[in-house]
Amino acid sequence: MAGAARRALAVAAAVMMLAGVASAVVYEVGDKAGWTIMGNPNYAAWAASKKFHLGDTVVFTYLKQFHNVMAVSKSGYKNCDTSKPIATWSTGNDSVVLNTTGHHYFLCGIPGHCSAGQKVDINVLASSAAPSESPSMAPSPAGTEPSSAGSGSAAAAPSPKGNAAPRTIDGCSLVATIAASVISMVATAVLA
Ligand SMILES: [Cu+2]
Repeated sequence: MAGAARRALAVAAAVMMLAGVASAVVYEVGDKAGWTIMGNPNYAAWAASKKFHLGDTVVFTYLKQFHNVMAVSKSGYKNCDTSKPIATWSTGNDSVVLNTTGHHYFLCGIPGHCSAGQKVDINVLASSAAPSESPSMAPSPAGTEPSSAGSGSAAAAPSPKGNAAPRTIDGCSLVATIAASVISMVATAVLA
């Protein structure tokens, strides 16, 4: 009884810690292919296979004599317009922290590379959507953040009650009372 409860509480605490703290992820753009036109990596498919959240980082890895990275506007992305970059990186190993939600458009500024497919649209979701299973593909307007994760409040009340049924019989009631106090002690220990 207490063991299972303890395990459940520990798991719940771990999940909350993961959701709240350890959410930042580093993504290698193009995975093993990196940032290139060799082999025509499909950056749209790559981006679609990920869920980017606020605070995550994308890393562009490439040979700097052949490529670079430009952050551009939506129309710049669409038209492969390299004339007005918002920012440019050219070290060959560039980390970009995604610190705003919505679309982040990147392309390679070397002539011909963007139109050859070296461009990526990274759509950043709010960090609160981090927990693994979020079934919505969310085609909704940017900025709407599912604030379902009531971080903190759930942890404060592990509710050791709920066993109302055994009340009628004294022995069971006593067991329930003991179980409740054990669970609350465990909860305190786990959450401390
Ligand atoms: Cu390039």
